[in-house]
Amino acid sequence: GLPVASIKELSEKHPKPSDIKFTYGTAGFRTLASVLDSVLFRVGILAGLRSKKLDGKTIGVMVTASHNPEQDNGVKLVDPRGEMLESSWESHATTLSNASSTDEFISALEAFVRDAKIDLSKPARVVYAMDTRPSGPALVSALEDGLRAIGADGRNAGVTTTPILHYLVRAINTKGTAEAYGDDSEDGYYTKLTNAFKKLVSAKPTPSPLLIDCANGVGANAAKKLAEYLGDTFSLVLENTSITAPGALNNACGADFVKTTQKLPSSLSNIIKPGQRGCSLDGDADRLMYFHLDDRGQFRMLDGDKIAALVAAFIVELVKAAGLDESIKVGVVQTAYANGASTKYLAERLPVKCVSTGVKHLHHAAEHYDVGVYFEANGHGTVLFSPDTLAKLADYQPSTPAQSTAVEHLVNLTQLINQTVGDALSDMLLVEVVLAHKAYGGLEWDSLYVDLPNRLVKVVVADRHIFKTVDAERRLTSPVGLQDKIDSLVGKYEGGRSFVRPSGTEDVVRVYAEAVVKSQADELAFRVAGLVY
Ligand code: NG1
Ligand code: ZN
Repeated sequence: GLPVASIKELSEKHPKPSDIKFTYGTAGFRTLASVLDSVLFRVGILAGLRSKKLDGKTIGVMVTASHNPEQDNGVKLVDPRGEMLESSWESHATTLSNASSTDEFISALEAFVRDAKIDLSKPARVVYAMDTRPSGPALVSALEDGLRAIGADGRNAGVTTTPILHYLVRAINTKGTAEAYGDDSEDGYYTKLTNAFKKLVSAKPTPSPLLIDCANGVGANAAKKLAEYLGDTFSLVLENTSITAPGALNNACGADFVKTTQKLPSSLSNIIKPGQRGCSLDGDADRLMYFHLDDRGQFRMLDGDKIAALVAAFIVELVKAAGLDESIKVGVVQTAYANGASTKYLAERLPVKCVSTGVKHLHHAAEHYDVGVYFEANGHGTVLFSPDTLAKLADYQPSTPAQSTAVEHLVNLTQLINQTVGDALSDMLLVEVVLAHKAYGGLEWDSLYVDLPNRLVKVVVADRHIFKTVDAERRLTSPVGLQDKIDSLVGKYEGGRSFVRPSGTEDVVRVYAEAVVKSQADELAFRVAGLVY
């Protein structure tokens, strides 16, 4: 049975605040750090149980609140192949986190162990990490109490990025197998990525230095190490690296700031030069936004949709050049937030699917292609190569030197890309590879298509749960009648598109609108918001 005495004793040190209802949402648990202590303790136990359920495979736990303000924190679980926690366990996490007392928590655990048929005699292994938030160490120690309570073997991966933690989970669980993902260390991660990068650009001119806005977060540490491994193959200029300055994290900088304000962080305005390209990471380095200053010094944002367009078109070309276009099908997955112009550009070249917001939806849809490219407009995304495709690439006998080079590039891409989850640093190297191969600067990349003007607004409502959507969140079924009103408004705007959905991470409803003219996109967004309010 459960080690009830040890759980009881440690649980008393981590009481649940009485007035709070926690939810394991699309980004795990995420809220003010000051109320999360009991959640971390209980997540430690849950991670141990998840490992036992999966026969002792290593489970990951990441303590981060990503792009949120510094006073927030959060926690999410990572399944053995480095992917997000299986969704059926999300509700168990929610239930356990809300048990009001130690006794209630233990009863809930007992019921869960019984219903989920967890064999408690199995070993439990968990690897965990945190970002640079000041609240991290105390929350990690609550997590460690949870691991201790359930008798799990914990490995502390320290302060690192979310994608590195995902990499470690997969590397640990595939160690010594035919699918070995890489050495299960940070060194293994940097070596894998940079070796692949060096091979991919070896015949190309050295790219011009890239400016990186590290959001004053953990990405600063990681980008610094990456730069060391890259040596003189590619130079990175790191900015916003103040990881210990109070309040600096994600403040007026970082990928989310760039995407939501569509502006250059002012901390970079005296640094970036006309013609130069740069990029912003978010607080846990799993999102990436590019930008460049055109020759007139005008800021141009290159978001996740532009990355998807660049990368997907490149992979399609390589597959064709390799002579594999009959047997390897490349597809793209987007959400409703993808700019309509990107969808049009992509759909002219390859299959495109639209799914609900949330990485797990994109990831799962991308798994249905031989090569699945997925990116959210906000810069979170990656490319997945199916096991069959990996085998095809490994076994393929090219019949010309050109085919042979293209296959080699594809194989190196499978090493360069962190296929477990969106990874700002891996994605950045990927973008740089494509730019080098196409001999593109920011301007040429930006010109692939012209973004439709758009506007995203948040609306605070009494109860966002009354908003129900269908069709990958593009249409509302509830409140009844609202969709018809939205449709008739949208019809009045040239190139108009708008949709409304409840956020999965904040207590708001989001309204998105697009139109051919910026002022019209703004007006449409605000008029639809007026209907929602
Ligand atoms: P919500 O709050 O459900 O809109 C936000 C992002 C998602 C995704 C999640 C997880 C937007 C409009 N929404 O979701 O794309 O990244 O956070 O972090 O950017
Ligand atoms: Zn993030």
